[in-house]
Amino acid sequence: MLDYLVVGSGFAGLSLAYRLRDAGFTVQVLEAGSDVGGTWYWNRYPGAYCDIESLEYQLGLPTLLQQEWRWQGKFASQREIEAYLQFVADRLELRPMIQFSQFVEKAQWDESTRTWQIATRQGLAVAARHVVFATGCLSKAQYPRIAGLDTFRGQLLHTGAWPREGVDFTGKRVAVIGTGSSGVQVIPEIARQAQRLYVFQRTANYVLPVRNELLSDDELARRRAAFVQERKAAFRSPAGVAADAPLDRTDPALTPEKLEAELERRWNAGNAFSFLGALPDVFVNLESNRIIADFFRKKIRQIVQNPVLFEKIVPRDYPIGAKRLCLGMHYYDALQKPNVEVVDISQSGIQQISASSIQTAEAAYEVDAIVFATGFDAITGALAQIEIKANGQTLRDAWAQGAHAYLGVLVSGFPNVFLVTGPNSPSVFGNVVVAIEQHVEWIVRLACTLRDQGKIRLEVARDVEEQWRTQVNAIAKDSIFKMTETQSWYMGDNVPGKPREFLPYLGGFGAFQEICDASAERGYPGIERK
Ligand code: N01
Repeated sequence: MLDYLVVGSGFAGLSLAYRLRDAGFTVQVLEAGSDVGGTWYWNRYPGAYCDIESLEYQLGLPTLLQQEWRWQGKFASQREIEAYLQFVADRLELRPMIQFSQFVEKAQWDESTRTWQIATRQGLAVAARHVVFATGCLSKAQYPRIAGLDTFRGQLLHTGAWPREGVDFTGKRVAVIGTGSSGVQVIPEIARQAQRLYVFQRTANYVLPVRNELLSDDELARRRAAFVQERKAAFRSPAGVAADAPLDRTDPALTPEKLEAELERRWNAGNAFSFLGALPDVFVNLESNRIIADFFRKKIRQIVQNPVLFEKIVPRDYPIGAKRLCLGMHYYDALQKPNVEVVDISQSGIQQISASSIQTAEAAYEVDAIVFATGFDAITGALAQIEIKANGQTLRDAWAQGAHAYLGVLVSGFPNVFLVTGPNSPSVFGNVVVAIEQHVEWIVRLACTLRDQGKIRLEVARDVEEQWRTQVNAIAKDSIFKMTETQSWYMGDNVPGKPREFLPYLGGFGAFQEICDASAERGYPGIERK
């Protein structure tokens, strides 16, 4: 019987496979896609790239990876990240451990044998002592329910499940629904090809322009030499990335002019974390938040000349950062092209879809293709679609009133299950690769402790998990996420019926690392082992 069955072969699955094998465990990975990559396998829409710098968005262990892989640009495209993850799988000889095109449908705990029985849709059955779900936070594509959608005769696409063979929009009339991080990336690319592009915008978003640039050999060599130190710093940082420190609001020398100049500098640098983090209380103080948002609006006004278009796309409805800040290359330029029209659906939404059109309260738009850039059932969606069952209860039911996991990893009632970047952990509230590594290291250390103690079963105590959840909620309580009614995947309420709750841990990566380290050093209190 296997020691560990890992579900998923993205950053988390590959990292786990390597670290658990290295620690002497038997490991198998099941992957739904036909190759490695996870999120970066499925999200292959044109224009997809990562908005965290490539040199920070890579695995830390083993160190040979950063020395051997050559990133081309400051920001990496989906293709480059996918190629990187293929390189990781090959270089670390992980492929023999992975079975592809296996979608895990069920995982059932057998208390009598203390094993998990795992079944895939394709008919594979595997028994393992432990299961690790490395299924990703933004991997279950979310399709809106719109009347008549099933009658549409043109092409239907979702950015999160883009066809491998690509799509040619030349000469077509295309609709993109959604203007979040995925929408603002795909829109400029489709605008380049399509005869006509309709952008259906429900909420105007803040889109920070970024400029990509090639990495010189010198810069690469410098960063490679500094990587280990930089990664250590990332573990202790607020968001898992290197960013400028916040300004000191109490400093009398920080005049409005100086603040403005500093915001301008951070805007030009195109680093979301430096820009948004210019004022330390941007997530808890609506006045500070407004200063940054006003600056943002002023910048959009400088880019968008047409006052009617500006009024349509300027974000006014929510505090900056309450939905994840988008980064875009040429987004505002694309919206000003003659073949592009922004359709404001903030008031009455999309009424209906017919065989060939999208209908709003005001007009019908004839289209050949609809691209849903409507996001994900985030953090819990990929897990809830699997029937994970222990002692008569499914994980889906356990989370019916809100998701919870101790440190984002362990769920009471589900022995020998580990999540990676689950609810109540920093997860995607920053650099997810760093969040993944925090979890992988903690899981492997705990796995080794269990083995060294001669135990085969672990489960977090319910009260310990509940205390952690309370702590996570207490931190979020006074934040802009709770102060306003802003809907987002952070809160879960982008999915109809999903309980509204701030799912990530907001205390910062550094604080989270300290809590994880303290748990390990104190012998994992609250985690019962038998
Ligand atoms: O999804 P989203 P995403 N009718 O949920 C709209 C990461 N990511 O795929 O705001 C009409 O952010 C919805 O409107 P509203 C990143 O963490 C990273 O774009 O709810 N519109 C919104 O505009 C990101 O945050 C990268 O009013 C509907 C959009 O669809 C996360 O993934 C790239 C609708 C959904 O935005 C998710 O981003 C891409 C409806 N019924 C993604 N339903 C990079 O690294 C939803 N919308 C750069």
